[in-house]
Amino acid sequence: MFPKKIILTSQDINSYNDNGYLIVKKLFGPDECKKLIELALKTADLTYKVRMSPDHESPEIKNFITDGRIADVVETLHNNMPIDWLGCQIHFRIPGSPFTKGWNPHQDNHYTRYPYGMGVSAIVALEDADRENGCLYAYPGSHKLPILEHEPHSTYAPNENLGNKCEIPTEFINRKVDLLMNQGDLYIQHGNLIHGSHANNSPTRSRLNMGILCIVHGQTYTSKAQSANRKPQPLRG
Ligand SMILES: O=C(O)CCC(=O)C(=O)O
Repeated sequence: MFPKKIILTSQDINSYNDNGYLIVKKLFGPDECKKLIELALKTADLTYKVRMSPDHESPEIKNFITDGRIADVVETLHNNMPIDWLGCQIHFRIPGSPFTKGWNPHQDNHYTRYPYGMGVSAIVALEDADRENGCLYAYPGSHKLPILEHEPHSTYAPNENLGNKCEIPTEFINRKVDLLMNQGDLYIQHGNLIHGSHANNSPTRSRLNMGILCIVHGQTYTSKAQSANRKPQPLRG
């Protein structure tokens, strides 16, 4: 258990409700991120494609996820209801690998279909992320939309933009923002928020992050992503 409770301000909560995302700065320290990167790299394959459920192999990864910090934040954004996590995934974006392209714009909840507002993706920036090394981008306010149609695209196709893709509704096209992050930041994203990521165009810098899918305990979901082998477990370990 992490000793100190993470407190969000009312400004943080309002910003999350208005925009559909929140960045909590430096929730994890540099040594913790270094350790997580080491653990993540041990679970990667030679192509560095996205790694689903590395926690199944690494109890240490699971300990980082469930030590209470992420739970403090996600519970606060959901009226202190207990939260489960369904699994995690690691994006590597290593220069020179076949997986440096971006992710197509999408809503995470088109994959999982939990009830509106009952879940989030929590993404830990394991390294600094900016436009050059392929940061995420989002369309603030788009979390108020229903789930849109998504065109199927593979999650594992080398040298292509990855993942199912939605069209950006006209009123959101000019609202795109890049999500600049520092190592150790925690990014929380509403399941209906349209987002994606840029290609990593840096010749030298990777961009690792770890995403954790969280839902309010007891809510229904479906999982089309069989490879993720998702099953709910308490986020507060
Ligand atoms: O990290 C990335 O490049 C994409 C992550 C993403 O869009 C997601 O996990 O839903």
